[in-house]
Amino acid sequence: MSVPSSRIFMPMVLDVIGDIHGHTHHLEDLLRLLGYEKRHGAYRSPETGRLAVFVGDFIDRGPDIRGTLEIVRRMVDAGAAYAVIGNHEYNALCFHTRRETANGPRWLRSRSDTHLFQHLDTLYQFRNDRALFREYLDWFRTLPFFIEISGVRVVHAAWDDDAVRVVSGIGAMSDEFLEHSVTPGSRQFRAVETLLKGVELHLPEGVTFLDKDGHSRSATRVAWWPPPTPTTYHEVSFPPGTVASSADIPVPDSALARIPGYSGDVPVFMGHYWLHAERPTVQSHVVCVTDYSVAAGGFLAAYTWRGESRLTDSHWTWTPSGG
Ligand SMILES: [Mn+2]
Repeated sequence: MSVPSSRIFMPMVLDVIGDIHGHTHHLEDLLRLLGYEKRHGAYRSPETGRLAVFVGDFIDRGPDIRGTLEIVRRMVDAGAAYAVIGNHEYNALCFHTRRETANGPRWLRSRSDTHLFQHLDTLYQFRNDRALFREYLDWFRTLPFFIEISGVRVVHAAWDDDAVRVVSGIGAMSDEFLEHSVTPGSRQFRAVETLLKGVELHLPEGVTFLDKDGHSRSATRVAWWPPPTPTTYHEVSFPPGTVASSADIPVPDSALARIPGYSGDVPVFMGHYWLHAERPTVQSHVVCVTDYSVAAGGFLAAYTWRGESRLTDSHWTWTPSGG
C-alpha cells in the first residue's frame, strides 16, 4: 500500500529573538519572561510545539559571549531552538580561515584595525580556551543562512529569492564555499552580502553620516522591503533617520533598482539593524526586525509568532533597557 503524500503542519509557536552580542543576562531574562525553563542543561518552553528562533549575531561587543554561545548552542542541540547565522559569525569564520595565494597564505577576512576592533571582545574572552572557540567556529559553519518553517521565514538581514537559491542545500560551509563568498562579483559573494548585510546604497557626493562607532559613512543601509517607488535617501535609509532629512535628495532609478522589495505574503523576520525605540514595532504586516541594540544600551526583544499571517505589535516581549 502506498503512503499518500502529505504535508504535516504542526501547530507551532515561535519566539523570534533578536541579536544578542554576548549579553547573556538579557538573554536569560528574556527566556524567563517567555516562560522558558532550564531542564537537562538547556532552556526549553514547557509548551509543546513552542520553540525559540535566533536571528544570528551571538558574538562580539558584549560582556559574556561564551555564555551566550553556550545557551544558544545547547538549545539548538536539544531541539528547543533554531538559529541562523549572522554577519558576525560569518565574519569570524573568514577572520580565522586562510587560503593559499601566489603571495603566500592570506586570511579570508583581512586583519585590519576595523575588523580586529569588531571582533576584539570575542578574541579576548576566548583567550584561554582557543580549542573551545575552534569548536564554535566549526558549529558556525553548520548554521543555515535562512530558515523557512511552518509559514515563516527567518534571515539575518534581507530575504532575496535569488540569494536564497544560491545558498540552498550547501550544507555545512566548506573552505571552498567561504573562498568563493569573499570573492567580489561571485554569485556566492552577492548572496552572502544580501542575506547577512542587507542592501546598502552609496550616498550622493558630499553626503555622509556618523555610524554607531563614530565612523564617517558614505553609504547607508536601506529598508529593502518596500516596493521601489520614487523616494529620497532620507526616506529609504534604515534605521529611520540614518540619513538626515536635510539630505532629502531623490534616489536615482539605477540605485532604486537595487532594492529588491518583498512581494512574499509569508512573514519574514530579521535582526541586524540596531534599532533604537521605546518599544518594538513591526515594519509591516509581513516584515519584522527584532534587533533593538542590546549591545548599545538598548534591549533584547522577541516577537512571538502564533500562526498569524498578519504580524501585530501585541506579540512583543522585551527586557528592560541597559544593564
Ligand atoms: Mn548583524
